[in-house]
Amino acid sequence: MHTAKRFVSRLTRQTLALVLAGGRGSRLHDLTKWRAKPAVPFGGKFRIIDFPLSNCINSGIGQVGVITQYKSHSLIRHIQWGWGFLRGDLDEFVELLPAQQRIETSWYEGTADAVLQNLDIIRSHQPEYVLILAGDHVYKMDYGTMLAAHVEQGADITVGCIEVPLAEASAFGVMSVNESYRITEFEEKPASPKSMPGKPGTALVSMGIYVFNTAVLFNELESDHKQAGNSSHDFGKDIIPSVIRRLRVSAFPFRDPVNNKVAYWRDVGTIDALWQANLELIGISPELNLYDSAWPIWTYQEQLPPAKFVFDDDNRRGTAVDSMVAGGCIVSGAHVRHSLLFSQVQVHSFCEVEDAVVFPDVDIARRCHIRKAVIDRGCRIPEGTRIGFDRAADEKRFHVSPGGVVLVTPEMLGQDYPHG
Ligand code: ADQ
Ligand code: ADP
Repeated sequence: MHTAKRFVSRLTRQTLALVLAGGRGSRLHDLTKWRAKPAVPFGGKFRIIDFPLSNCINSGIGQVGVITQYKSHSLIRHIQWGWGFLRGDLDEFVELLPAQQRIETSWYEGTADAVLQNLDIIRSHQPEYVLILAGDHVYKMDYGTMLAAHVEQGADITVGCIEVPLAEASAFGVMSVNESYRITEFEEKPASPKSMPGKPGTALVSMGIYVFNTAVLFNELESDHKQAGNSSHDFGKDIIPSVIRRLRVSAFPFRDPVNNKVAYWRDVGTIDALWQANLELIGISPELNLYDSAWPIWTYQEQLPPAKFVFDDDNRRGTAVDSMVAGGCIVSGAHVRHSLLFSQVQVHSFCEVEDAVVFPDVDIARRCHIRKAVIDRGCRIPEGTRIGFDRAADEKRFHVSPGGVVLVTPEMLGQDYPHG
């Protein structure tokens, strides 16, 4: 078994990854009214799901299924347009697995049920290991190291884990481990989570990603299925807590391979978290480096002309400073500061835009003042609109997050979506 690390590529080749991309993500408010959380735009040109999918490809895992369910139209389109570049003839693919009522007459129930309903497809690929991933986290991780640890420990199941502040831990599955990182206790979203021994104020939580030996996965899913009404058919709630005494379940601590600190991993599950994680990318040396050619993030993007910054008719400069600006944008006679403009955003004269995350295909007409906002795709902001200066006024028209970020969608402006 000690040779596993030297042959990680053998392990990744024998692995089928399943990305769970069907959750509602309701804390993202109206951003997930029409799209699944994994399809939410992130980082100027990506969608959240591009991160786990890129991690698979960069880790050498070429067999990937994406399990979709809720509001999957824009997710499916993104995967079809952007992720068809693998070589089917070399047995590499990113395959969509929508809820098709194949085994049950219901849609997917919990996450375990979503996998169960695809057992015949998993079986047909004959993987040695199944890597179950969440489609809604932003991070860069080499899954090969997790697979190698799984094999070296002789584990049946390995759960990816990370340290978080205790105050945040009740949103996660919280675990205790022994000295060899075998999981001894696991509680899903406990009301009063426990600190790690010797690390007060810090808890060890599940990232919601799992390596299963395939035979173990089949056994556990089938016996969970028989529980019928006694189980919610969820990995975190039902499967993992029920197996830790019976099977060898290891924890794999996700650490940054460069500095060996706790790695960057974000659940951008709220408007505040999404806004902040996007704006963090603008910094001089952000924790998440999108310019790292050793770990490229793949995506779908249409061919667009370069971003341009122009003087308007009155000779006012169009500028963007301390910002990231994607292709196809035009900033004319407007000032953009500390903001992230996705593709095909137009900002017209006399506008001031600050601390804003602006999704694709947005038009900001003249004399708008916008700060601390997330502007959804397709918005046409009418001339002279002020956003982010008067909370009470914003709350009447838009959604204002607990952290004071204003979310603006086409619907809130009384407009149609671009594809609707
Ligand atoms: P949660 O974050 O609550 O906890 P959950 O809502 O179960 O996770 O979603 C996990 C993933 O599965 C997400 O990517 C979601 O989109 C997807 N998903 C949810 N229901 C689905 C369905 N019916 N069909 C297809 N996909 C579905 C989990 C674990 C915790 C862990 C956190 C880490 O249960 O133990 O701490 O993830 O974020
Ligand atoms: P994304 O920006 O994630 O690509 P879209 O704007 O394409 O998402 O919306 C996702 C899906 O929801 C599309 O099929 C779109 O037509 C549909 N949709 C969006 N808004 C509405 C709406 N107000 N009414 C009906 N369908 C909508």
